[in-house]
Amino acid sequence: MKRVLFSVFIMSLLLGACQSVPPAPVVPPQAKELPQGTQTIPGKPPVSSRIIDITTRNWAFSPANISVKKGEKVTLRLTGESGVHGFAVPELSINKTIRPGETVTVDLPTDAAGSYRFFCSVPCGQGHIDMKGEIKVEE
Ligand SMILES: [Cu+2]
Repeated sequence: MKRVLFSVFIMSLLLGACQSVPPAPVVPPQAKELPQGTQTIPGKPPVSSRIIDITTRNWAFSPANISVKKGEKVTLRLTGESGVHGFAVPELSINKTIRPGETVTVDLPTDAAGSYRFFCSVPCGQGHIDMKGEIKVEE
C-alpha cells in the first residue's frame, strides 16, 4: 500500500513538473516616443527642454523679448501666422525661414550669457525693419 501511495506521489510530482506554464506574452520593445523638445545626448538620459513658442506675422515676433537661464535647455518653436519671415540670430548661428502655417523648431544655445538680437532675415514688406527682438541668456 505504501508503494502505491509512493508511486501516486511520484506520478503527481512528475505530472506537476510537466505541466506547461504558458509563457508570458512577449511585448516587443517599442521606441518610446519622447516629448517634443526632448534632447538626447548619446550615453545620457534624455533631457526635456523648455519650449518657448514664438509666432511670426506681419510685422512682429511675439514675444519679442525672451529670457532664459544660462545652461538651460531651450527649444524655440516658431510658428508662422502671416507672411514669410526669417528668424536670424547671427551670434548664435541661427537663421530659419518660417512660412504661414508652418512650425520650425530650433535648439537655442545657452552656454554663454549675454544679449542676442534677432531679426527677420527675409525681406517681407513695409514692416520688415520693425521685426526684431532680443534673447537674454542670464547667469
Ligand atoms: Cu521681414
